[in-house]
Amino acid sequence: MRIGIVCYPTYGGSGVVATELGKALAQKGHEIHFISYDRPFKLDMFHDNIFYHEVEVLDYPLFKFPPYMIALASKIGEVARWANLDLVHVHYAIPHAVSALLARKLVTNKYLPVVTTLHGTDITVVGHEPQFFDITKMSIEESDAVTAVSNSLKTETIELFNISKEIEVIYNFIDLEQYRRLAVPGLKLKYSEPGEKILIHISNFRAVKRLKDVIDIFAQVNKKIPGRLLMVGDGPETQAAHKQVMTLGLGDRVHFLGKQEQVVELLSISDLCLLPSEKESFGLVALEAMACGVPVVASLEGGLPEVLKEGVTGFMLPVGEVELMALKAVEVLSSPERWGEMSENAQKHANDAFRMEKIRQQYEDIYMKVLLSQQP
Ligand code: GMT
Repeated sequence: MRIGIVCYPTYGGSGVVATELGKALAQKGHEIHFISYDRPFKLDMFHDNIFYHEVEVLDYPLFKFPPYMIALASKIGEVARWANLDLVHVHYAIPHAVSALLARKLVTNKYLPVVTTLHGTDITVVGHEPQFFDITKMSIEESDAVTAVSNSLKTETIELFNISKEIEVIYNFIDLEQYRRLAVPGLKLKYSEPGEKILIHISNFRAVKRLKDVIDIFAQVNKKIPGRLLMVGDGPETQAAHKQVMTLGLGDRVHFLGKQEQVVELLSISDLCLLPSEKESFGLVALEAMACGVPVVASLEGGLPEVLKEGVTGFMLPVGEVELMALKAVEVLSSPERWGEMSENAQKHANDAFRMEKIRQQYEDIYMKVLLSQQP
């Protein structure tokens, strides 16, 4: 198949999932055309069967706001015609689905099917804004197929938009050849003293990730079990997090590592992942951690209960329950047997439920269904 994939190229789960899906489909022989305003950051080397088309936005003095949505639609149309795309798969409804629906009108020699994958914030934050509500609803209803990354997001979308459109749940996935626990003893010694535990948090440091809770949980754990906290990422909450760490006197215990493209090594030296988010439609980081054998302490929210297994691969507690989260963290970190069991369970669960090959097939099935439904 010849598939156009539209995504955000920056750090963030939806871009990562879209890029990894494109790579996985290309491996299987599909021709993949990424369309975005920048090269997706995970598309860092040559891949056979993969093409990248950059959307350029005209910077004309009259345009106070460069018309990205229109430029994107125009590029999707151009690529669809030139590469004879069978379909376009957009990740994130706003504005990608709207642009793809517009592009459909630009392809006159055939019908261009649009598959839309909802990732969470496009629905729960952006689509819920009164000004975007109707257009998001329309983009869902007019897509030829819609997928959501968890049942929780599916339910929320149906309730929020009051739609009867069929939404298929396709979970995010992980490439287990890439994400596995590596032996990197030198790295562990760089960030910790022998015997100390390493806790890790990876995100885009937005308010929804509750960095304050991450640091408070760590502070409580550190009182019982000496450890270090690796803070991987950057975003609007970075400065507040720095301040909190200094106020708590944890400057030498918490390492802010900024944005990192590869997190496998960092996860491989970690003993526990903290993800106490306010909301998480899936929580890709929790899956990445599990694949690297890291148990997760997270909030009992959104799609996280569909990703983690309570008491088996980690623990989930209501949002904001910092003390209980710290207690669970101490429970697993203080017992090598329990930790070993959970680490093993986590890797097994990542493989059983979320391995790339399984999920890739589910997307291929959706594509096939959409294409077959176009035939007279
Ligand atoms: O979490 C973010 O802030 C980034 C956001 C995105 O759009 O990339 O992530 C969303 O999509 C990811 C991939 O499907 C999910 O793993 C995240 O849970 C989801 N974020 C939220 O729902 C807050």
